[in-house]
Amino acid sequence: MPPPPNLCFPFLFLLLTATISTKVQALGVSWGTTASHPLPPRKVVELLKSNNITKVRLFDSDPLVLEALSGSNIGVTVGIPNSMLKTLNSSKKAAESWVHDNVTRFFSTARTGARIEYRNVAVGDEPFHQMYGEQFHSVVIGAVINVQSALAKASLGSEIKVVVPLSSDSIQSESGLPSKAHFRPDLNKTMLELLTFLDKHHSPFFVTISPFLSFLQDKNVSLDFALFKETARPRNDTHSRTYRNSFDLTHDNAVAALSAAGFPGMPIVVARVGWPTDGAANASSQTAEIFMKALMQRLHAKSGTALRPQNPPSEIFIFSLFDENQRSIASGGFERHWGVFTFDGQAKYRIDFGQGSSKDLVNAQEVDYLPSKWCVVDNNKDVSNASARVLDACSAADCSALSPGGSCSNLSWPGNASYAFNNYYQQHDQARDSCDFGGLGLITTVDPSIGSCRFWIELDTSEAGSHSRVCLFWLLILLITVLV
Ligand SMILES: *[C@@H]1O[C@H](CO)[C@@H](O)[C@H](O)[C@H]1NC(C)=O
Ligand SMILES: *[C@@H]1O[C@H](CO)[C@@H](O)[C@H](O)[C@H]1NC(C)=O
Ligand SMILES: *[C@@H]1O[C@H](CO)[C@@H](O)[C@H](O)[C@H]1NC(C)=O
Ligand SMILES: *[C@@H]1O[C@H](CO)[C@@H](O)[C@H](O)[C@H]1NC(C)=O
Ligand SMILES: *[C@@H]1O[C@H](CO)[C@@H](O)[C@H](O)[C@H]1NC(C)=O
Ligand SMILES: *[C@@H]1O[C@H](CO)[C@@H](O)[C@H](O)[C@H]1NC(C)=O
Ligand SMILES: *[C@@H]1O[C@H](CO)[C@@H](O)[C@H](O)[C@H]1NC(C)=O
Ligand SMILES: *[C@@H]1O[C@H](CO)[C@@H](O)[C@H](O)[C@H]1NC(C)=O
Ligand SMILES: *[C@@H]1O[C@H](CO)[C@@H](O)[C@H](O)[C@H]1NC(C)=O
Ligand SMILES: CC(=O)N[C@H]1CO[C@H](CO)[C@@H](O)[C@@H]1O
Repeated sequence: MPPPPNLCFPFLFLLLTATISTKVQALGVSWGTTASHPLPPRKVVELLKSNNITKVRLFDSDPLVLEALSGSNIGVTVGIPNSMLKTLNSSKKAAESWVHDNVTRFFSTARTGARIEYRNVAVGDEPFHQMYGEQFHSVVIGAVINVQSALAKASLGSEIKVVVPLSSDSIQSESGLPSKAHFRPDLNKTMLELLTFLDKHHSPFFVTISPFLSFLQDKNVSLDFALFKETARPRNDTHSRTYRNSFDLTHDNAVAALSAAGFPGMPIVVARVGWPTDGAANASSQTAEIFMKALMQRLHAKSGTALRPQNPPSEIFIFSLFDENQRSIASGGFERHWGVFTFDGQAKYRIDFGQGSSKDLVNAQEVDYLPSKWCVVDNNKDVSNASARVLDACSAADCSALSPGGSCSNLSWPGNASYAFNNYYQQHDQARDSCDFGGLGLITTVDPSIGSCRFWIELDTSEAGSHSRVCLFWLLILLITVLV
């Protein structure tokens, strides 16, 4: 049996105390790790604590992340990726080992005070999103039931809720008005089963509310309407109900769909809400700050909506903590720029997480960067043929800032080629041969950043790398001992 990885990371358990803010109990933040060079988990937990963030939502169950959260008093919603749903649907045993490995194990350390405060297990992430087709329709319920039984078997069934975060496209309204909203017809039967399950176990309904995506996709949603601007033209629904912003409208679409399905009182958790800062027009720190400020004001004021004036969403998870340079950009370059913080843990704007709107967020401390070196196009070479090289670089690196409306979209040739070269070079830990590009690349110590277009230097993740190599070494020794 491999040793529990915590043997390799005793220093992660140093974080035993935490301040619990009573100001904004309903607020959480999503912590995704789809990045080439993520910040070390213990730095992230320090960041969460110094900003009084008391709840996180994870999209998977990385052991290093879970260990860093042990003993932090931060409430955790742990995620099961869509790719595991089929297995968990077919096998009760698989569900039991998932719960054992990812949940029970971190509960059993309760005596040391280093346990994890689990709140929810999120089964799948937006599995009914239209971009996935129907592949998950028939496996979500089975996976949910098996995970719930496994939790019950581990005597955690009442403590930890099983939830399914749904995309906003699970709900439709042809007229664009909540009064006529309903679940997408192809989900009709599936939703009924899921809602019956959630209701039985007193679990909330997790759903994405994305005014930014509504603004992009729906001609009827203006930027002002998405940004909670007083000046936005309101939308009238029946019964003289009026909507002044996209958030309330989408929220009430969910309320109406739940009512139509026979679950009018089911609590709603906003599983995902945010505003990106790059990679598209109107995705900027300034707009994100306007959006977040208005959202936080509503949250602090406990404002309800037309259909639920007295009960606003019981929880809201801000999406996201950091920019993630390996998220899918199928819907646009902005997908990699949802962070309240940049990839290296520096706040992009002000947001009131409960510390008061006059105070700045606390940035990540003692961040390790690679040396101050960049890779650019060598101007002494004939660059007329470099396009193919740029395409190659961008297929592996993150060129989302070059997207129309992005922070580097104004760079002309070959400045934008340099951006692509540098990003590739940084993602490859500044390895000399990753700045070759058929002899067109040049390593420089002069920062090529121009205006708001930043040429990033990546994080130095070699320390974490060497720790896991030490881990692997001991694991090998152990395996050999067992086998011989
Ligand atoms: C899901 O699980 C059910 C019950 O075990 C089974 O009948 C069904 O075939 C499974 N579906 C898939 C797609 O594996
Ligand atoms: C947009 O608004 C028009 C007029 O109010 C309405 O007829 C149409 O259905 C709306 N479209 C959407 C997608 O909401
Ligand atoms: C909504 O209703 C108000 C009064 O009830 C009216 O003044 C306004 O023009 C209506 N807005 C739209 C977009 O129909
Ligand atoms: C299922 O679809 C029918 C007709 O489209 C609708 O009347 C019913 O409310 C839907 N049920 C749910 C659970 O959405
Ligand atoms: C939104 O983007 C459009 C198109 O780039 C631009 O004209 C407009 O000024 C932007 N508005 C804000 C508030 O950023
Ligand atoms: C965190 O909360 C504590 C106690 O409520 C407060 O004193 C402190 O200023 C807060 N810190 C931040 C960064 O919000
Ligand atoms: C550009 O590419 C073409 C076709 O691959 C090649 O024949 C030509 O020599 C290249 N020119 C330069 C300057 O590299
Ligand atoms: C790009 O240039 C135009 C015109 O100079 C300017 O209006 C716009 O703000 C610039 N966009 C960015 C992202 O810098
Ligand atoms: C770089 O800028 C040129 C125009 O100056 C444009 O034609 C080209 O598509 C841009 N390339 C990338 C990768 O953004
Ligand atoms: C943190 C951790 O142990 N994660 C585990 C969650 O469960 C799956 C399936 O059993 C494992 O593969 C993970 O390693």
